[in-house]
Amino acid sequence: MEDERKRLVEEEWNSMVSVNHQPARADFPLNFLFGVATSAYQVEGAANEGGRGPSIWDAFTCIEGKIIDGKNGDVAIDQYHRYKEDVDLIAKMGFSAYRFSISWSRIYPDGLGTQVNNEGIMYYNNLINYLLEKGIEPCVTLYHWDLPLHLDESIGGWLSNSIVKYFAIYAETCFASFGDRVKKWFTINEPLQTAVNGYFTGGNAPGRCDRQSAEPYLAAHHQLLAHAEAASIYRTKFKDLQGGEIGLVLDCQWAEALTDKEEDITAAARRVDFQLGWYLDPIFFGEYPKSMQERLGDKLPIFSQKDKELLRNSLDFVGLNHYTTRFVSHRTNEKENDYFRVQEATQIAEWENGVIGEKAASPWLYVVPWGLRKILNHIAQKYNNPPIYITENGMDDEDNDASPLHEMLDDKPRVAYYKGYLASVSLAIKAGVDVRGYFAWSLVDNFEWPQGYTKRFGLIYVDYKNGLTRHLKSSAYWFLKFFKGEDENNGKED
Ligand code: PNW
Repeated sequence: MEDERKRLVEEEWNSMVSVNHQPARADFPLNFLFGVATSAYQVEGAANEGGRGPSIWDAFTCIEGKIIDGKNGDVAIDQYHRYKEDVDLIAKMGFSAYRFSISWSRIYPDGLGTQVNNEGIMYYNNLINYLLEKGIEPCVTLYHWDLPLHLDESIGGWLSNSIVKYFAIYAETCFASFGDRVKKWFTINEPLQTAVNGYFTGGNAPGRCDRQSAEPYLAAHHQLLAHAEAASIYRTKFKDLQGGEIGLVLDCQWAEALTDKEEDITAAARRVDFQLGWYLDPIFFGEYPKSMQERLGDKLPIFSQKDKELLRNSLDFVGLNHYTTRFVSHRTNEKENDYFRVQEATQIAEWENGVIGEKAASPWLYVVPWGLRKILNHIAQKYNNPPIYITENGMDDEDNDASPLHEMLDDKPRVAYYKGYLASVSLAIKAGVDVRGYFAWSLVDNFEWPQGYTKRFGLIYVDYKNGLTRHLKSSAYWFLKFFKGEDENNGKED
């Protein structure tokens, strides 16, 4: 069954992308934004400098067994001190935007919003100003998983409704301090990962894992409200003057029905509901997806009339982080009422003698370029074609001490990944999907959360053993040529 479905989707895909066609800059609109992305905890380091307060990841990485290599983001790749070097590299590769995140606890060390840390403001001012000096647009994520630790300890983090108020104060400070120069704001990165891995599997900070509780749904609910409150503040107090736009960043794996059976088609749709609909339905339609309501009952919080009004159309664009795809079939025989089982959807990436796509280093990441086109089409169809920025897309390889540097730098699979996924984006655009930009994840190898430094997602290699020196990989050079409109095969390869 899996082989048959794979044959069909790949046949369809191959009929769309001619075998020798390389995606070219000219396949995208002139004003299409190409950028690279990172997040504060993964790259900044300087954890105890500049007046920064601790975040939940500082605490989480101290817990034995949580991070594969036992490491943390204390130093990371030291972007805090080397931001100029990194910005120069972004410029060298030819990207025109940088999506980075602000560390909440650098701005408000205890998260409470009473005393702003001016050193933190100064750091981001320097970064933003240097980006602009180099012609690179700063695109800012306000929250990329690094909650001020004090907020977790004092109010229970995302489980408490008062987080909305604290997030709003922090967001307003950022708009007021940086909004004269920052025109693209992403409120919250991947509330799904925080809800599921922060409050259900326990794989991410704050590591809560009571599998029967309603915590993931509460954490999701408060992230939605925090997003909406921040967006409302931006629109009422800043947007007219500053002229920027604001959105939310959601991650979603595409779910392709394993067969044409109605029950598999519904199961695949449900799987997308439980990732993307969970957040977009309340914003576009005022309530959680029916499939979630039916299965979760009173575990799902209720929106008041006021919440609904706040949420409605609370974004100027959808930010999409997309990496991979699964086949999905219906499954009924599970009793346990948890986030995964309640979905009644079996996810399939590998089967006897088969796999949905080449495997990257992270166990969840299979290379499936055709999935991106499908999820973009899905968003356009279901939500009335909103503007979309692809805010993350990329693949990783295993850190491998044994390989010589030149081998680690020649990342052919990553080049193939970007070619395939960019072809998918360009097909979606041609079909009328309103995609406005694309950010590669990531600018540099960095702290990959529970995987520590064992996985490398960067276009730029970081030599952790030799003073954190940076080296452009083949994929970085591929992008450089892509932006210049050069044919990479000229006098090279094959
Ligand atoms: C994202 N999935 O997380 C995060 O935003 C980044 O900080 C992270 O480094 C990057 O992806 C790579 O992991 C995701 O299972 C984790 O589909 C898992 C998934 C998607 C995104």
